[in-house]
Amino acid sequence: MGYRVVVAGATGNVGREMLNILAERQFPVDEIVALASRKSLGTEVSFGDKTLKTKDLDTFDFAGWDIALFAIGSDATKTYAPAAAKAGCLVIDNSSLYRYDPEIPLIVPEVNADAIEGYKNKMIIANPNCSTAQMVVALKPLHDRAKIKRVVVSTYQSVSGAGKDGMDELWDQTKGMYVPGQERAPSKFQKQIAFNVIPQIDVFMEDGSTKEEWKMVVETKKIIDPSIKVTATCVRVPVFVGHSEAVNVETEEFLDEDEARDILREAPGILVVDKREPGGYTTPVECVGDFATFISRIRQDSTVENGLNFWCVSDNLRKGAALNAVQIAELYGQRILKKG
Ligand code: 11C
Repeated sequence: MGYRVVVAGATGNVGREMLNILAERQFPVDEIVALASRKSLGTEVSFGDKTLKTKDLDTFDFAGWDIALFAIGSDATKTYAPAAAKAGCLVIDNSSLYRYDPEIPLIVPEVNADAIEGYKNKMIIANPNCSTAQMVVALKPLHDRAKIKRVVVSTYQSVSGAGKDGMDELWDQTKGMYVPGQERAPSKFQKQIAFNVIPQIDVFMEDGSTKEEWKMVVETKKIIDPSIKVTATCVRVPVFVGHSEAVNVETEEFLDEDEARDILREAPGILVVDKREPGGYTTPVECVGDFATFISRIRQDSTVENGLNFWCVSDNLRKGAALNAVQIAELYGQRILKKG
């Protein structure tokens, strides 16, 4: 016996990946429905070797459905999640709407699976921001061994984090550089993204940081430990899929780089590729379509007493969004619903 599963926002980058990953991981599905907004109604989406025709999110009745994976943005989530939850269908929400609500668990299954019990509060579980998800998978095992005091992270985030429009803008702008008359001015991004990098993701906060940077700080604290200090600089780069991060960690106890490498090798969800030779590391194009968070360039930071540096790359549409949501659904199925 399996589950009755809803994917809301099934025509977007993340919704499509949710369907792919449910099929790839053979999530025990009895019935599945793909929902979309009215303007995408009837669009066909793939689920394994099947094709699903999207149905109307606005008129959908969630009663009798077990799990709904939401990838519809905060505004639509505010409208539809409470109704789904009230009908007894667990909402796993990829938007930022509920992430900072103390009553709603924010879960990365490799890191804080036990937080699943908090589903009872509101029948809603939040999925973290993509840049946070991949980083906490790597930080948790290091924190367990040596207690992390402070993290300094710089991100190199792909345009797919900004949705299909972001991908189209990079593609069109790149082509436009070579074809006179087809130049494309920035619209989704604040400045030219082709052959450029942009040190702004999301809006500015009062203290001069951006909301993406703020999210990395507060989400890391909520998921791992409020005592960890995080400072982030988030940068958009002209890469289609795959977020990269240069992470510097300061720990309370000394952690040798070789031991850190061994710990990360054993940690769930991580693949260490760290050969200390030309090309002996992972880049974003190599992580696309993969489930793992790839860690490379692990090395001591000798400028502080107990410091480490590493490079962290993952498919932002997968671990950063759809995969993590499906892993939460698996956790809920195994620990709470226990069907089949
Ligand atoms: C980006 N991280 O790369 C963002 C996308 O809070 O879920 C995801 C935003 C979020 O633009």
